[in-house]
Amino acid sequence: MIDITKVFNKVKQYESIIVTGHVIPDGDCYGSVMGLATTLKEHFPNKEIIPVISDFKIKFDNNLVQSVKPGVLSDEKIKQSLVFVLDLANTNRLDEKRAVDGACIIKIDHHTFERVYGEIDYVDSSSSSCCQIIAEMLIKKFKKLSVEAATYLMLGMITDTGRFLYSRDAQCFNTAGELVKFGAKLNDIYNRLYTQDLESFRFKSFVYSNFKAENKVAYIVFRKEDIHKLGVDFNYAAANVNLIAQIENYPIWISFAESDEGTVRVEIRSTRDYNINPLAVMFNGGGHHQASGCRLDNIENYIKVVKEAQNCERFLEHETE
Ligand SMILES: [Mn+2]
Repeated sequence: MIDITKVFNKVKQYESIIVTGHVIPDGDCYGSVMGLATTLKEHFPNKEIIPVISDFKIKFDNNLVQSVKPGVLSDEKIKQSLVFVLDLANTNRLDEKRAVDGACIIKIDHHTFERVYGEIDYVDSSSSSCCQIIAEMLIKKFKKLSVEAATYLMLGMITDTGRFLYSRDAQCFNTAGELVKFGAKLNDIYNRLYTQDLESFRFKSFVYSNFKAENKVAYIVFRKEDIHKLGVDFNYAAANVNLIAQIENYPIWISFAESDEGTVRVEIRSTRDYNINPLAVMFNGGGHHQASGCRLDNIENYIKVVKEAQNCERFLEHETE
C-alpha cells in the first residue's frame, strides 16, 4: 500500500495542487484525476486544486473542481505546485508536459514499472486500475467518499477491467463494492459509456450484413463507394476488423478497405492457434502472429488473400513457440 502519511504530509505542505495524467486520457486516467482532485477539494477547501486533463469522451461535472486543459496554467503556477501524475509509467506521454517542473511530484500508477520520476513514486502493477489504487488510498485515509468521487473512481475501474471481465482478484471486487456503497452512479456511467452515435451504429450494421464467412475465413470488403456512403475513412473501416472476430469455426478474419486512390488496406487477425504473419508477408506486409496487415493495389485482389488464408493448415501455430 502507498505510504499515505507521506502523501498527505506533502498535500498539507502545498497551497496549490495539480493532478494530471497521460495524453489521450481514457476512463481510468480521467476517473483517477477527477476522483482524486474532487476528494482533495472536499477535505482541503482552502487549497487550490487543479485537475489538468485533455477531453475524455464523457464528462461528469461537479461544482467543486473545474478541470483545465494542458498548456493553460502559467509556468509559475506549476513551479510552485505539488503535482500528482496518475496512470502513467514514464514522462514521455504526460498530458501536461510541464508537470515535470512541479515543486514536488507524486506518481501513482499501475502499469509495468519503467522508471522513477516522482519524489513519491508508487507503482502497483497488480492493481486493476489506477482508480483502484486511488480509491483504496482515499478510503483508508477518509473512511468515506462522496458520490461524485466514487462515481469518477468507479468509471476507471469499469473501463480498465472491461467491465470486470479481466479482473481475477477479490480485492478489485471489494473496492468496487465499496464505491457502490458510497453511491457511485452506475447507471450514469453505463449509459454514457455505451451510448453510440448513429454513424458508428450504421457502420456496424453494414459490417454485420455484408461480411462473408467461408472455409475458416470471415472477411469484409469495403469498396470506395461503401466507405463514402458510411461517412468514414478507409483506415477506420479497416481497423474495425475485430467486429467479425472469433466467430466459431472461423479462426481467421480479414478486412479490406479501398482508399480513394484505389490502394487497399488489409487487416488480418487470427485466434491463438494460428500465425497469420506469413500470410501478410506473402503480400508484402507484416506484423505479429495474430495481428498483421498488408496493402493491395486493387480491391479485386481481395479474393487472392482470402484464397491463401483458406488454405490455412500451414498457418497453424506450433506448440514449441
Ligand atoms: Mn489505467
